[in-house]
Amino acid sequence: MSLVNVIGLGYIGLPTALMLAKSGNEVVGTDLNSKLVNSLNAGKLTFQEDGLEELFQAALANGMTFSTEYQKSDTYILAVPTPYIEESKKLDPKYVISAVNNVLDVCDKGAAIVIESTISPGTIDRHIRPIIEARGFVIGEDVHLLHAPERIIPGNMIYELEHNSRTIGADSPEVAEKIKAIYESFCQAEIVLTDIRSAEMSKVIENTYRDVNIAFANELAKICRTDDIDVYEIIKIANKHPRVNILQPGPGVGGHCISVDPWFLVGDYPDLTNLILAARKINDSMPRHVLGRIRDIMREHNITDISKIGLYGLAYKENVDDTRESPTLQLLERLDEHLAFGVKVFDPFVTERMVDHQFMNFEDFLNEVEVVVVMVGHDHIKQNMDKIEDKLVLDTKNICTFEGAYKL
Ligand code: SAJ
Repeated sequence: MSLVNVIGLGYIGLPTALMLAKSGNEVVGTDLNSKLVNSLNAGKLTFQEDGLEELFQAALANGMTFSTEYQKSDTYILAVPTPYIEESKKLDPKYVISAVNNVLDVCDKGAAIVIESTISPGTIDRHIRPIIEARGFVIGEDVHLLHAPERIIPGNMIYELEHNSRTIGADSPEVAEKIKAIYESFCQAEIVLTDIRSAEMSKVIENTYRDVNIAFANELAKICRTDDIDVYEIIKIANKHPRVNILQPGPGVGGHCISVDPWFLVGDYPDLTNLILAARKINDSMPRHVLGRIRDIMREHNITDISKIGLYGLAYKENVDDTRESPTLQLLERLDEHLAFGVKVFDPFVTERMVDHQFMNFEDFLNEVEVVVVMVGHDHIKQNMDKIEDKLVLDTKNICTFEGAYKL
């Protein structure tokens, strides 16, 4: 079996590379970040995820290696970041472009370049084909292009790598079959073959669907707040309907997928994305809504000192250490804009200092605050409910088991 060179060893690339190696493929993981590569070569993982350590050991036992160099190979899987440009909301393909260029420098004739990174619909046609052709490569002969977007959810990545259905978009059915066989070495679910544009679009709309659904729940939360109705009860009842499935309201939408991908559609189809844009705005407004609720509680209890407020959770969701686009960081930014400093922060998963007034010890944090705002529903807080019971609590995740907590 030939070598698979996985490019980009972040949240998606690393688990994917390890899973391929564990499943018997010869794999080299490449990342330009030498610190990260050194850490992996020294046997140290670069982020936490359930089951990742075991997977890492299994991959190492199968001879997997890590390098800053692109390898000579006929199969490349690219999982590099695809950020968006703040002003235009369009995808910035610079990392994918440079990875493809690096691949072209070393690859075998006929190599398959599989892009796993989420890209906006049309990216491969607009940005990737032209650079390959400009370098004199004939697509379909010298190299083959594929798009195999990932679907795994942080917190349950390892299980989902093996059990989620996936999509492979390709120009050529034969090459698609060849790559499908590689993914089948670990993926037990259906692998759908399609064209590249459909693969690009389906990935982005999956995350957009979820963003719109969460926005609906968040709008309901605001409506219910004005009339003092329990939004969770409403959603629970509505979801008994066999064709209704409303997601949960929360303090905002974070992470590098659901809060980002819809912008690709808004950026590319500004005249056609009314609903998608409205959903983005609603979800982005939630940290401000939480601030309003904090203000309500402070007024009701005559608290004037903002430093008596403690935010529990910095990660973008429960049981992960990933803070990208996290609602708590969004909320702290709003506070900064209003020159309101001093709010305390604690997250048991975030052990690096990221913001001012961040506590590393839960008890110290609790000793300093009167109001605890539950921003993330980590298992840790569920197991420590008794420690916050005597505080004023704003529970934005609806996880508190005691009476009297304020809700969204
Ligand atoms: N959230 C809510 N209410 C909900 C569910 C989530 O407010 O009912 C919030 C979360 O708290 C979080 C954000 O939404 O801040 C996103 O969290 P998530 O767990 O829904 O999703 P991600 O961003 O961790 O992962 C998503 C997944 N996509 C879908 O479920 C359609 C995952 O399968 C993708 O692989 C990933 O995006 C990606 O990389 O695209």
